[in-house]
Amino acid sequence: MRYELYYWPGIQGRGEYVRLALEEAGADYVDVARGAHGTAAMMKMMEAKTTPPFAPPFLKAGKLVIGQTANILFYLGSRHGLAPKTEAGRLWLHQLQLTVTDFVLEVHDTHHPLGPSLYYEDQKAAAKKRTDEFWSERVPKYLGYFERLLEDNGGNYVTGRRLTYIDLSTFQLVEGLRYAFPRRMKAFERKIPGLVDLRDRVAARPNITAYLASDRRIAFNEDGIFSGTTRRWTGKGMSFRDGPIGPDPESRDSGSAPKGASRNDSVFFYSFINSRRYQAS
Ligand SMILES: N[C@@H](CCC(=O)N[C@@H](CS)C(=O)NCC(=O)O)C(=O)O
Repeated sequence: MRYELYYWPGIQGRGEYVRLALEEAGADYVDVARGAHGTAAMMKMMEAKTTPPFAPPFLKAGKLVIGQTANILFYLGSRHGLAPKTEAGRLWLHQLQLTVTDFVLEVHDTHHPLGPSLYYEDQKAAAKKRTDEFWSERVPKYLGYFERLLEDNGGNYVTGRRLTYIDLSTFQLVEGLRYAFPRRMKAFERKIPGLVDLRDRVAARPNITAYLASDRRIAFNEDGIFSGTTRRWTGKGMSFRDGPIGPDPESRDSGSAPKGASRNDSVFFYSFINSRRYQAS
């Protein structure tokens, strides 16, 4: 069966946790929204009368349409040897992935603390404050938790004796934090040696190495969840200007559009977020 993955085409975002699992499993899949008319097809799926997903990512597996990243991984994990066989093991893994879901939202909130439908430009001060709190309190708590689980489990995998999707997800967390907060992450990494080692071992797995080198892996960019605080939203017309706002301790140096960034994607994404279609009147 060929899976259909639906996710915003220009960013890794939450879709990346699903892509990593599909790639590690060597599963046959198409990243629908990256193809011609793909975004329109994705929007259509969300308007279905039966089990419409609230937001991407979602996966079409035969007749099933599965939304919510953790739910998709729950489904894929047991079908592709990326989850334990026992119910207790699968629920534990699912619980851990839901904790990743919580953390990902907090990452997002470092640049949009007042809400995703407001411009970054209008929440810069709050974003700075939130980022400081994120690094002093939340990163140590979340990553410290996963580091401890890894250590208590013998150091090879977060849970069990074989790789599961949570190992892929922690790989992505380390990668994303390195991109979005290079200096803070560099300083922090000495506190999570186990996770850094796991990140390296995941990157060295043949299917993951091949994936990371392929054009299926979208480069991190400023439109994604791991976007640091260098965005520059202007006006009310959903326009987007690239470039660092500095002086911000985490701003990157480049003033040009990052590789992989797409103005249209971010416009589409924020139009969707602001859409009144799903709002109660
Ligand atoms: N809890 C969901 C969150 C899904 C989500 O927020 N998707 C974003 C893109 S990463 C989106 O398109 N959101 C639209 C919205 O919130 O209106 C998951 O983990 O999959």
